[in-house]
Amino acid sequence: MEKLIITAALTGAEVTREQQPALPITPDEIAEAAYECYKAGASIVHIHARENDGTPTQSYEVYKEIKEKIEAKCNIIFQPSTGGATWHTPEQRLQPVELSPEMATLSAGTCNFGEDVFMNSEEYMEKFAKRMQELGVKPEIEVFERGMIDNATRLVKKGLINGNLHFDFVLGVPGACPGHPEDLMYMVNKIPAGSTWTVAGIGRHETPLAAMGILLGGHVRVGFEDNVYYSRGVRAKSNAELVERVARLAKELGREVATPDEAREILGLAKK
Ligand code: KMH
Ligand code: ZN
Repeated sequence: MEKLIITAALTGAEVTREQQPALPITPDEIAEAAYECYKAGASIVHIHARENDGTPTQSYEVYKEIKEKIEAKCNIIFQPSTGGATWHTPEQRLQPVELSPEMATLSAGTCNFGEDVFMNSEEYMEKFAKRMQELGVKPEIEVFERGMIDNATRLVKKGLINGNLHFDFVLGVPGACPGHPEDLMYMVNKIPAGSTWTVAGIGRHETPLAAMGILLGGHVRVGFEDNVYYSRGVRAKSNAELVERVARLAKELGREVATPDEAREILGLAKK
């Protein structure tokens, strides 16, 4: 089985300091958290930028500062969000792609997202995919519902995504696909041959789905964006603590953890 890619989703757009006092917010805090996760075994960091007061931002300048600060510390793969917060405009959301990162997320459809609606029209999915293609940015296709897999394959047929697809199944968001083992199995069986995938279980689904990802030959995402707890009622001390658990589980289950360069190889990332 190929080595395991662990992604650390450090901040997200929804979590607050009240929910998780160790949430990294400023560029310095995010870069330090990325470095801790790198040392714990993560090879990708999924980044949402914030203003210093905690407000989610898709500002090019803030993402640039975060990217440079992370790159000064380690060679972890920088993967900005183009999902942003549900209230960001598509134009705002696309800004970090202009940094020409190795990867960025590409949400593959519209769904309910808690009390909000996460809008991803066909027109904008095409615009996002086209710009990523022009800049050689590999999309991580965010799948919140089953039909989003087909939305992504339509983008392939339209020539807007090339190479093997890489999916992230985000399971357990209130209003979208739940996070039970059979939900993941169903998704995994529907993606095109040759695709790679990772799983991000929300809340209490994080660790069980991580174990499944390890066993099934997929990859795993953990972090405060998805889950602020280490165990029931006990907050995690840091993002790195959640990464360490996945690395430990992988070791126990006989799966080696990929370095960032090994992850680049597995995902076929363009040299930048
Ligand atoms: N914050 C969510 C509305 C992504 O990063 O690409 C969208 C999200 C997806 O987090
Ligand atoms: Zn995200």
